[in-house]
Amino acid sequence: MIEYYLVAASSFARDIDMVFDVVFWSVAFWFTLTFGAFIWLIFKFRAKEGVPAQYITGEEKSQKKYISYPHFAVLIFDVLIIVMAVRVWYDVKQDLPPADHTVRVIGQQWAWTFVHPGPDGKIDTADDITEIDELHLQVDSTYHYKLESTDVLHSFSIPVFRLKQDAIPGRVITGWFKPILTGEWDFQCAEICGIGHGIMAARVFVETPAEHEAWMQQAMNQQPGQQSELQLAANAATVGE
Ligand SMILES: [Cu+2]
Repeated sequence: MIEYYLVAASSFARDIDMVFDVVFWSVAFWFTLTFGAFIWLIFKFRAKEGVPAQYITGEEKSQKKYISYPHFAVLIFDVLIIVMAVRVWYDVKQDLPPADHTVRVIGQQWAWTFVHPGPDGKIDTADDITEIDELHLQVDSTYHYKLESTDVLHSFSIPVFRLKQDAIPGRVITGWFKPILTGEWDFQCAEICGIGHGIMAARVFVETPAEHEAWMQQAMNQQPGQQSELQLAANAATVGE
């Protein structure tokens, strides 16, 4: 149901939507049933001329079943929801499928820094591509993220991926996601993190391999760090001659 309003752009988005749907329809079913019965009883047994009110204690077995049977039925729904939620939680948060790529995500008051792997496919190397408030991903690739915060609690939340994870100062939190649709979407820090929290927005770009390659080439030419590295290499080569 949620996907009518918000595309499901990651591999686990539909599993999470399914849990939401089961919770929503279970609650909708019991809400309609109980309030339907409640309103029907109010009208059926409303005050009538010459009919005295009857006092029912609800203590007799024949009366108690109207409480205990629905109670057990609701418990069955609860167990169903818990089993589904734990399975999805395990797949999304406990399990860590092998990564095609890793990105480093750093929250600070009040911007996101994304460190992408360069052409060598690894982070923490000289060709890393660092972008502020722009996360560039390749479609159908499994990503690990290394989430950090330099100051206070932030929340890395990409609604189209159904991804949400707090960033905690002093910790590096590893998680995963796999974008399955190409497109561009906004996202926003989801933890009140100070006066500028409301402007701590970013944009995710999910690209085809060709588009991702083109972005990488363009970004490599723009990275100040990269240019000086290349310049240094060129200078070193010249000195060596
Ligand atoms: Cu924040």
